[in-house]
Amino acid sequence: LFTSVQLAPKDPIFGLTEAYVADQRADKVNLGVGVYTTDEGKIPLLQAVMQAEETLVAKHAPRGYVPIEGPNPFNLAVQQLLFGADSDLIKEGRVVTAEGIGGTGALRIGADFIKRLNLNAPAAISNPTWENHRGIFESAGFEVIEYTYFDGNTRGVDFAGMVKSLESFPANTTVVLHACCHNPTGADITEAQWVQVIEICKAKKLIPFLDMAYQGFADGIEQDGAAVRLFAKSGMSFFVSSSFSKSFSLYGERVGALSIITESKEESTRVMSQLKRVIRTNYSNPPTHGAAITAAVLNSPELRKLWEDELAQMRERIKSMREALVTKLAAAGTKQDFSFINEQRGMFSYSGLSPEQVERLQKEDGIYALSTGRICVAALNTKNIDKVATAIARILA
Ligand code: PLP
Ligand code: TYF
Repeated sequence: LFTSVQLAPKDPIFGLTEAYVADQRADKVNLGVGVYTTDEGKIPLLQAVMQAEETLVAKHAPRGYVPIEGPNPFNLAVQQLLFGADSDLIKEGRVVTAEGIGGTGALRIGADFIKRLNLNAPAAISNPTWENHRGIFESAGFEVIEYTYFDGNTRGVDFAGMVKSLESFPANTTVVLHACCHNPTGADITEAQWVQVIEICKAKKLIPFLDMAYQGFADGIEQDGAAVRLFAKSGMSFFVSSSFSKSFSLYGERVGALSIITESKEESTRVMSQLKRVIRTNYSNPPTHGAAITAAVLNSPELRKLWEDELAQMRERIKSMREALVTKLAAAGTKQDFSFINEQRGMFSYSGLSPEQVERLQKEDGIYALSTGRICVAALNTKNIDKVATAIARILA
């Protein structure tokens, strides 16, 4: 039966983590996977999460099934986080939200839902993008195409190229857009550019699918939601996947959500009924724990305040590591100007290191990064940053 089954390549990111775990060097550093760690190099358990969890556990509640689309308090909290507490869209019943199994699961149920609309159009992802975007949409049966995004020379977005790509796509193309903190480049477009993207999506009848995996990691919860709010104002129908893996440091609990913005309450009812069929035949209904914690935090003023403070601390720590890396690289004698690292947003930086340089860092120093040169700035800390800056400077010399 399985004689013709070929060995699949390892997932590049999980494969790298395996190599890192197997590395015996005590001072090894993992800048590969997109996980935020504290200055002590640990994945934090947020105080807000801990408090919500303690209350939850103390209830010793029975574990019945939740609705197919997940619990209402969670879904409503997600909508308010995306669109604001007094959003007209929410009041008008134009937002359909279902819990997803992480942001990945949310993207997948969204992709499956769109596929069932039989529009016979491709899905477009940014070049480059998070590895899994292609896989998710291909698995859902889409032809996946790319739009121009990053310019290696300016280390910013090639916006003219992006516009040209978007304008060339056939109607009903699903366009996957990073709502903020672009993974892997750290390069985002401006609000004025978002307005242009929205105009193109409208004119060309594209289907915007915003992927929001890092809300709160660039400038703040509100600020990082700017693109979503602009789409909300546009009157278009669109999709948003939310991930709470990073913002609540709940990676393994798989907390996420899919929101679909429709034209009317009546349309929402029909859309939700079909989305439920997608979910029912995939995994029937979502897990309880992570969404219950997230909802408890978002729906309690005290816990929410605590969470916002903790999220701000994560954001600020990343920023300080960006600044420190730029300073230390210069101090270590690199000739190249690395100040672009301070302009990049979110957890990642496209460092510009070549695959060979990345390989040397791994072999010679036990510093793990992606072969594309992406480093996770959120994994730098005051204990490992000198080693990282010195090693990069040596390899570039
Ligand atoms: N989308 C992007 C761009 C991401 O970087 C990630 C995680 O790294 C996700 C979605 C999904 O995350 P998760 O499924 O862990 O919530
Ligand atoms: O580092 C990254 O870009 C991610 C990490 O369910 C990741 O690929 C790992 C597991 C997961 C989602 C993202």
